[in-house]
Amino acid sequence: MTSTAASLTIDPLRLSAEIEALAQISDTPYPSVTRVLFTEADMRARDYLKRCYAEAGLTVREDAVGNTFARWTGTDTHVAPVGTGSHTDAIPNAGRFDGVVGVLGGLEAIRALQRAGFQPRRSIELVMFTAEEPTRFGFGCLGSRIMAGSLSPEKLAALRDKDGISLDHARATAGCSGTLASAQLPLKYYSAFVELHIEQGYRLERAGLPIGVVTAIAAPATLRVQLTGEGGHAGAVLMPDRHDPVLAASETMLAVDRIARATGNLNSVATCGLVQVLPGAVNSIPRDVTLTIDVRDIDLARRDGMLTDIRAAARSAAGKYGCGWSDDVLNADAPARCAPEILQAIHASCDALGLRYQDMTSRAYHDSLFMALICPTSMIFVPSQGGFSHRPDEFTKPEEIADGVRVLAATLARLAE
Ligand code: HGY
Ligand code: MN
Ligand code: MN
Repeated sequence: MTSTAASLTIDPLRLSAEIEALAQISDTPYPSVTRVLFTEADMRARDYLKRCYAEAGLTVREDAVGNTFARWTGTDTHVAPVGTGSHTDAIPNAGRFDGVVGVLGGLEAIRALQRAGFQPRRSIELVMFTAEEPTRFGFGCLGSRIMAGSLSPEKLAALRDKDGISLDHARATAGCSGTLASAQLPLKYYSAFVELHIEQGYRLERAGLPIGVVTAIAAPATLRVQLTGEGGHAGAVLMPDRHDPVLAASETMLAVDRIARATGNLNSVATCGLVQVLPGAVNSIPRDVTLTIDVRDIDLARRDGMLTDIRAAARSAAGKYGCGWSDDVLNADAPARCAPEILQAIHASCDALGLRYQDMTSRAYHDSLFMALICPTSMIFVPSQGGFSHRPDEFTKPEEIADGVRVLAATLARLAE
């Protein structure tokens, strides 16, 4: 294995060209990237990736929700493969590296091993997960949740996007076939799973380190709050007679921030990223306000404590302004602990390559959060310039990505031997 690590040659120019080519497939102008589940841009991106997989001689299959698997068949097809991969969907006006580094970087890791003459005993399978981002159906990691069997058939059937389109209709329109149940993977389907990803924070950059080894992944929860007033004419309804849900929403949003800071732990984060006000006319008093709130922590009890307090704050604010209130916890996942044996494999690869690293938690969630439910999993981080992500100025240098790909390739070789 050490000989493989030493003989790995990464092609950073080709990888950069592929990342830039994919970045051009977007519903917003470069360098901003928008690629929402099953939109025309998402479908063109999928076609581009399949062409790249075919050039590398990989065998490609897609499951019933569009998760895509590109396999390099090993010498022993009777043992579980090793998995790697990430996502290529992107929230509106995002960057070009989030997820993409793990898919195209995973492909380059496989090509580097092929160039080095490595022949895996275990097959190596590159996964492009469907809908890691929550944009279309309200919570993230839809594809990997379904692979891990984390969503009930009832919950899946009830999913609707903002236009009322169901997941089943959306996936059928995208050409996916089969039942969602058929997309669930058995436990240990992979012997190991390793995801390469940008850090989306500034710890590696500030530490001056090229590699992060992920020991745990924060648990996200998504809360939707509905606040209802009476609406009415902005000129005719006098102030004493109003029940304006925007006021209750404003106090709720301030409570979200206050409650997250009040835990005193930097791993506690809460964000109200979506605010919808209806009817949305300047001269009409709001009638309905919907807040969608993202609450996370590495510690489950602390995360659930924040969730409880935020729900109570919203209910109290609604009462204060005489508004209706309801809420819905869309998802409340458990944090993932990464597998010691995978951490060791990544550490050994960094050492063999002479690359310094630090163990760290991931405050962003990833598909690895759900892969950890079915097999030993960990992640490799590369630095994010300024810690920026989910922004068009998201950036990681080609040589930094190449280091991450080297570590991934050496780790896959170690796990697939
Ligand atoms: O929101 C996240 O943590 C991920 O980037 N979707
Ligand atoms: Mn993201
Ligand atoms: Mn991501």
